[in-house]
Amino acid sequence: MPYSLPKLSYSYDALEPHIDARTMEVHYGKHHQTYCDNINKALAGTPWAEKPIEEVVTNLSQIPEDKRTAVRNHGGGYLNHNFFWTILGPKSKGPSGGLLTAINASFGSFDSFREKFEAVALSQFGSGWAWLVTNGKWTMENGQLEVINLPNQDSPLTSGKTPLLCLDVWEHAYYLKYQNRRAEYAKAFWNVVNWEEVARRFTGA
Ligand code: MN3
Repeated sequence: MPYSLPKLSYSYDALEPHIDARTMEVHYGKHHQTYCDNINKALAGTPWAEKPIEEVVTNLSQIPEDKRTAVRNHGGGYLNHNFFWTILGPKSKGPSGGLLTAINASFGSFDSFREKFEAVALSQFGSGWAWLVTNGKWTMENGQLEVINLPNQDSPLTSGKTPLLCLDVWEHAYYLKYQNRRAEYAKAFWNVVNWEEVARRFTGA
């Protein structure tokens, strides 16, 4: 079964004014679709085509060498966007419960976490993503949430980290509305984070 785009649980204009409808339409309909088409092409006729994309990207080093770059770029692009759409949503309420406890324990406060996340989003030179990740199951005694950036379409899964939240900082994600103002886009992002979904991933980590 070739991969296909997951259905969005909200309309293109649901994240306005923070992420505009035209950007959503092009980002999902064109950019994401292209990653999807290209990973299908790259894996066609191989046993990997039958596996979940998470498993493929986690095991990048086992992919035949002539396909590895295509899988890293397009498989990563397909997977990262699948993930991104789920952690976005209208009417963001902020984190609570165990997730908020972990954020406070790891970063000092929610505000300090946001500052660090925005800083890694800004310091990613060129295209890439900002991520909130965990290394295995988080506990008060053992575990730290981390904010990192990764270039291009690299996935935290490839280096054994579990993604909880991400922000696409490729220019295609914000240029129509924000032009070169990535910092403004990164700040606006907090208005459209689906923290219930982040918490669900945190609990499952
Ligand atoms: Mn993108």
